[in-house]
Amino acid sequence: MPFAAGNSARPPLRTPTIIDTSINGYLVHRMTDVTNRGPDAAPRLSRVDGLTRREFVLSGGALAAAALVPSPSRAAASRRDYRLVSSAARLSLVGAGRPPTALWCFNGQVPGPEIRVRLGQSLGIAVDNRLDGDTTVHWHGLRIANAMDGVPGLTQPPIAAGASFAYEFTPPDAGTFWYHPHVRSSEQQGRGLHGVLIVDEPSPIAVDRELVWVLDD
Ligand SMILES: [Cu+2]
Repeated sequence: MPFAAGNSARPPLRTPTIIDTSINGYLVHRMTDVTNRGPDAAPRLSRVDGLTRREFVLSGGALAAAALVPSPSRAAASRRDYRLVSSAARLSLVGAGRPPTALWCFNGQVPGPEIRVRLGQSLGIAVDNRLDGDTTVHWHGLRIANAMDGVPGLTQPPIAAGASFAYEFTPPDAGTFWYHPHVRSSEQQGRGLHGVLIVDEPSPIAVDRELVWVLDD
């Protein structure tokens, strides 16, 4: 981003904010490019109600996917509701003319939909299990009530095939997190069941573009 030198009225450069979480070879990486906006800066990309343009890139096998995530209901500012449907699907990941890949998906996509909330808002996430076996969803890194932590046999019964479970919690920390099943995690995650959960700061820093990367090796 070009800026005229010597303009003392401009604020000092701010460094990008990079937040990582990782486990079991998964890495969720969120980086915000912070620029010092000035009269010569490019138009700001839209940022409406906490939602920005986002891109998911899934690597490992050179898989790449970009997805716009449907906006959750804005009717209740203090709460956001999502529905995750776990099911098998066949997606074209390696291009036209190539056979589709058999995956297990949240809402028919890999990674699953981005779940986004602002600090202080509560989340309701209904999970419908349309897999052949048990599942749960664990909200990785979130300090929430044990009953909502998604560990089968410890914090909840597993969600049986064909059953549903309603998770409800209010994230206590802003940050970039992710979600995944806690039943045969290595298999269910590896087949595609994982997604990003972002808790925005109360006053998000101004950015020109935000990229959310999901790396699966
Ligand atoms: Cu985890």
